[in-house]
Amino acid sequence: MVNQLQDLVREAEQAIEKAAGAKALEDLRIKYLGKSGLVTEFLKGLNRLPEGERPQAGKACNEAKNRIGRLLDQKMESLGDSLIAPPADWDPTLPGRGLLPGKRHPLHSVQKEICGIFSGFGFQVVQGPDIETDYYNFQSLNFPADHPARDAHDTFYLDGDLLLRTHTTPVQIRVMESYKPPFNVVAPGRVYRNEAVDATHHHVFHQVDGFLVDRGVHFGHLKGILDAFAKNFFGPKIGTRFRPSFFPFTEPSAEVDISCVFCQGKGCRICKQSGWVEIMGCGMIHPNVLANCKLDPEEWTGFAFGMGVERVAMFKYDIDDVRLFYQNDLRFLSQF
Ligand code: 2NL
Repeated sequence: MVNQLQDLVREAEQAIEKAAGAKALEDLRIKYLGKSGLVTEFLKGLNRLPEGERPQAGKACNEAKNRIGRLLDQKMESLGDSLIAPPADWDPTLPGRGLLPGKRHPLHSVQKEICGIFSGFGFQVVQGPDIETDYYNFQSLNFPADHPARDAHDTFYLDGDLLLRTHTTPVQIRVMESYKPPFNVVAPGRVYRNEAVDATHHHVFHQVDGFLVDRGVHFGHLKGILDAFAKNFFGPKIGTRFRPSFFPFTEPSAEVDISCVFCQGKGCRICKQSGWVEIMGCGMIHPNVLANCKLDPEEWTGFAFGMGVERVAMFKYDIDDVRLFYQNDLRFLSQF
């Protein structure tokens, strides 16, 4: 039996020497030392031996077991780094899966582009709070108490006197209260209206409000700045026109149209055959608004304007549904 064990150990030594990887070594451990392994079977057979032979045979069994175990451990250790080496079928020349890096949301890009154009004209970019008081959102801006825009259907009211701003114009009141004229400021940001969502309305949207106050500012300055903005944003061939309108906080007030970006003014479905599309509202700041901010309307005059970021983005990129901006569908977002 001792001779048989010696043969077995020799056989195991050779097999371990030849074993190429962790899997082969594990198989050998099972073959020799496992529950029904070859060495284990010898151990189990010890009690069938005559009593006199048992101590010597037991010792030989243990020595065989220890030696094979040690050889397996040593070999496993010597494989070292090669255990974590790539499999033979690994092709390092295959292209990777690629990363999808994050990028700016199209609304943010457009808002930035608008502010960038006005920065180029010398305007400062200022931000203010989304939660406003009734005073800054309405009263200071010359809204009569019964004005329909104050109706609960349009405004999200919070506790007490607070509300979610319905435009970013209140930021301008805060600027006029805190600094001295002259002013030239654009205020970008999120605004809220309690309206049903459809292809052209959303209860959260974005606005860029702008104003300029100095001595001797007149409507010609307003037209010049907004025409230059339109040509910068939509392209040099774009024309503008100003139609009379009404806002409580400007007098006179106007809507700004641009020649239709889709048909170059020829008339199409987008401009409803008129050749023009409305992009913003504007006007000369109402004397009451200046007086509310402790500015003498006899000394200071100013123009102001406000545009919807979604609206101009939709014209610029031919997007027909405002909800696309808010659905976070990568098929839409990855186009920008
Ligand atoms: C619109 C119209 C407008 C203004 C915003 C403004 C700012 C000051 C004083 C008075 Cl400091 N007005 N901003 C003026 C006219 C129109 O926005 O339809 N926006 C989407």
